[in-house]
Amino acid sequence: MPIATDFEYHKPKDLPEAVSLLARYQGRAQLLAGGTDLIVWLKEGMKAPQALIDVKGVPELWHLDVKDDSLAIGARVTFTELIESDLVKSRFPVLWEASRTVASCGVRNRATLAGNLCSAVPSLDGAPALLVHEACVRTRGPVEEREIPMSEWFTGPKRTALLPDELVTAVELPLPKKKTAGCYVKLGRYRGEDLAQVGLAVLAEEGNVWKLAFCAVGPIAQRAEKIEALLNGKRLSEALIAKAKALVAQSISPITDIRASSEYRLHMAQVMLERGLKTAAARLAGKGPAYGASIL
Ligand SMILES: Cc1cc2nc3c(=O)[nH]c(=O)nc-3n(C[C@@H](O)[C@@H](O)[C@H](O)COP(=O)(O)OP(=O)(O)OC[C@H]3O[C@@H](n4cnc5c(N)ncnc54)[C@H](O)[C@@H]3O)c2cc1C
Repeated sequence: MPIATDFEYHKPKDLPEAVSLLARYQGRAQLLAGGTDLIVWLKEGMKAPQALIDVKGVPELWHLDVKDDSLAIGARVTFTELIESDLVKSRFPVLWEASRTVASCGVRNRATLAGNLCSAVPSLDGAPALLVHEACVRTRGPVEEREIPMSEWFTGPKRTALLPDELVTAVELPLPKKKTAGCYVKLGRYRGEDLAQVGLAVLAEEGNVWKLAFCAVGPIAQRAEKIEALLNGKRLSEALIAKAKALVAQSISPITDIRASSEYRLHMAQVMLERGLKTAAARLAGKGPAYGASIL
């Protein structure tokens, strides 16, 4: 299917040029990163921007390193680069595990984590791991740089806190201060390239501290705070897991759509919570399946 609308095309050579182009178009331009979402939207007529600003040549967005006790992931970093990073695998294995579930190898070679967060569809696999790690999104506009906590990033389905004249420069994850382990569990209709019917990130921290975040079971990806409050400070047991599962219905609001019914999503979210908690606890104890192994 061809793109039916005309647009101007810019490829800025650095960040200041990208920012000034965004300011010039005042919300009528779209940034182009990997294009795995944007090109589809252009072809289907869901977006008709006056200009595309291709950020692939902006060197300030290419980094993946530790700075000031945080892992900084530049906005041009792809899911393949996250999967191939020893730093991500060793320090943020839940993000590593989630990245492996995104689409297929060909898509992951182009798709960026930042683009995933900007698309902000409810099923995005990039968000739950960032939510449990309490990451923040760093943005740049013509006047200021902002640091937006992941908990405030999504403002609705396909909506974020990003202003029209801003771009995302990086996502930053604080390095865990205590020993942690976790998992990302994704339910799809089949193994292979599919969007999540339910996605769940679990992070267990030494001292019985739990962080949980769901995607694809509500308008936005978000933490399951009621379940966290129940679990925190207690040793994991079958009785505690049963109580946690009973709280799932109060923590998510799944819909029925082409991929699953709301009842199936709710049931599977409970199954995934039980397996996710047990897997995270086992990994924290140095046991359990290796990261990347399926637990569904
Ligand atoms: C076949 C297929 C399968 C897929 N499967 C999955 C899946 O399993 N899980 C999943 O989560 N996703 C999946 N996706 C979607 C996933 O590829 C995208 O969400 C991707 O991560 C978006 O990144 P991108 O670099 O391609 O962004 P683009 O498509 O280039 O841009 C997407 C949006 O983000 C904006 N944007 C990009 N970069 C910036 C920036 N730095 N600052 C501000 N705005 C920016 C763009 O303007 C645009 O509005 C799939 C896509 C396809 C085509």
